[in-house]
Amino acid sequence: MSKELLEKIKASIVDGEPDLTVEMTGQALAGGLEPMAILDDALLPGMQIVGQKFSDGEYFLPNLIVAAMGMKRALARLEPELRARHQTVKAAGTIVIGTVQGDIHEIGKTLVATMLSANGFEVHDLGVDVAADRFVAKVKETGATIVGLSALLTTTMTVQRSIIEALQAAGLRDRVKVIVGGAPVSRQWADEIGADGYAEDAVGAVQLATEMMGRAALPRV
Ligand code: B12
Repeated sequence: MSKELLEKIKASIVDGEPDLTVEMTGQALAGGLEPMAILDDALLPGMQIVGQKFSDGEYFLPNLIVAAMGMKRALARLEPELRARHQTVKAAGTIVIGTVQGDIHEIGKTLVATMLSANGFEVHDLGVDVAADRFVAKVKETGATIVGLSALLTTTMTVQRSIIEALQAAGLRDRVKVIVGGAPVSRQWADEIGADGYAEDAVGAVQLATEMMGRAALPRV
């Protein structure tokens, strides 16, 4: 039954039916399904199929936008549930995260942010299309020790480098670890621009941030 519901949620992402995605996500939670299972076994695989169809030329931008809308709304529904599972955990560290200037892809970044806060980090999510000076100001304001930079376009990856330079210029580089990610980003790129770490997905990002804060990883929710 629960497997069937997860399949339906996945199909609703692929078919671009955001209202149905949100409704069934609510049903799954009410039925006792773990938020992480809804994410891993329904929403993410659905989004992967959408991405593949887009790459294959079968889907176009409107399909992506609708699928992304469903994903985003379902994530918002899951977030408090993920958080609730770690209510008692002391903040593991403070992180400022955002998608870099010129780039409006937000799903992966939001997922990383959600997973980090679900794992006990205090997360300040600056959103998308974020200029270097906003990262600098937020680090100063919050005393964050980790900065997460997301970029989904080959043209905006270079902005990650500019933000690292801006942190350096502001005298903050020694105080923060910079982690980078996004589909076109690689470990090699992270090394090239002088980032402190790279992770290919949200689970890896939590692992990385946890290691950087020098504490054992929390069990997955
Ligand atoms: C959905 C989508 C969109 C949606 C975004 C909606 C939204 N609100 O986010 C819309 C339709 C708006 C869109 C627009 C565009 N898109 Co688009 N989009 C995608 C798509 C299909 C999926 C991205 C996604 O959400 N994936 C799901 C998430 C969960 O994965 P993720 O983002 O990779 O994130 C994970 C990891 O990368 C990592 N991660 C991400 N961030 C971070 C940060 C840190 C710190 C760490 C550690 C890890 C980490 O963890 C995440 C979770 O596991 C991709 C295809 C693809 N295969 O990636 C194209 C894609 C990224 N888009 C592409 C393009 C070209 C565009 C447009 C330029 C199209 C256009 N002509 O207008 C515009 C860009 C506008 C802009 N200025 O940003 C290209 C990029 C090509 C390139 N190499 O540069 C892709 C690859 C599609 C393609 N095959 O051509 N897009």
